[in-house]
Order: sequence, then C-alpha cells, then structure tokens
Amino acid sequence: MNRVYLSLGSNLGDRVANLRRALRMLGEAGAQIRRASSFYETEPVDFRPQPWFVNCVAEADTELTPLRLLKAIKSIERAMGRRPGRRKGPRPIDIDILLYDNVVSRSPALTIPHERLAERRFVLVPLRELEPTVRHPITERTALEMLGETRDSSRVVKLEENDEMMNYMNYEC
Ligand code: PH2
Ligand code: MG
Ligand code: MG
Repeated sequence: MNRVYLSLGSNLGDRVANLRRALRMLGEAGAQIRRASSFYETEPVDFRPQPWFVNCVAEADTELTPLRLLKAIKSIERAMGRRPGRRKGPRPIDIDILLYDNVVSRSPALTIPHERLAERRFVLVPLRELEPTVRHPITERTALEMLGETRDSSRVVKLEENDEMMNYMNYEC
C-alpha cells in the first residue's frame, strides 16, 4: 500500500458538493480515502480574477502506481465536467497529487512531490491540519515548517468559521 496526500479544489458550481463527490469517486477508483481535512474557502492565487475556491487535502491509501493514479484523477475530473480551459482558471474540480510516499519523480506527465506544494497556503493549511509532521521528501521540511516559511500570504478560511461568522452577523443584525 502507498500513502498519498491529494489536494482538491473547486471554484465553479456547488463547490462543497463537488469536493464530496470527488472524494467518493477517488475511493471508487482505487484511492481509499482515510481522512480528509476541513474544507477551506481560499483566495485564488496565480490567476487572481476568478471566484474563490473551496479546497481540502485528503489522505489516501492506494495500490495504483503514480501514473495510474493520475489517469484515474483525470477521468474523475472529466466525469465531473472539467474541460480544457484557461491554465489555472476556474474549474468544477481539480485534484493534484501532493505526496506519494517518499517518491521523488519528475516527468513531463507528472512531478512528485507537487512543484508548488511549499508555496501555497491553500495546500499547506489543510495539510498541516491533517498531518503536521509529514515531510517533503526533498527539502525534508514538515508541513508545519513549510507553512511557517512560505511567502504566500493569500487568505485561507475554514468553512465552519465562515458559518460561525455569518451566524454571529445575522444574530447581531
Ligand atoms: N488552483 C489553481 C490556481 N489557483 N487558488 C486557490 N485558492 N485554490 C486552488 O485550488 C487553485 C488556485 C490551479 O490549480
Ligand atoms: Mg492545481
Ligand atoms: Mg491539476
């Protein structure tokens, strides 16, 4: 069995339902989801003029090789309505492989660990929630350390906290 960490994101349609559906489909495709982080509402990075995302990180066990897992991910993204569009633009679902055991692999099709893992709060905040001591196999930094060291300052807000804030505001009004 191989332990993998996946990043899921959606900023089109019912974003929470999209993440839940993708988690279910990953299980059916051979990536057995052990745990998922909270869902976070996150400010878009890289390409900024697009709706905010909902992101989470999932921990899964799989017998699929990295390339088989990538194939399964692509077919889930397609089944959920993802079509080739603007690079880094809006999408109903995006699933990225962050870590695959301690594998280090670079090919045109797939780079593991994910190249921008340490540069994205929308990945590091949920990864730290799930497994603060998990290490990047090249830099050997933990999720906790990477989050402390990243230059990214984009906003990442836990969804329940949003809800609590909304309740509070309704109450006050
Ligand atoms: N994905 C991108 C580009 N920018 N920003 C946030 N907040 N969340 C994402 O999942 C995301 C992004 C390309 O995959
Ligand atoms: Mg991505
Ligand atoms: Mg992707």
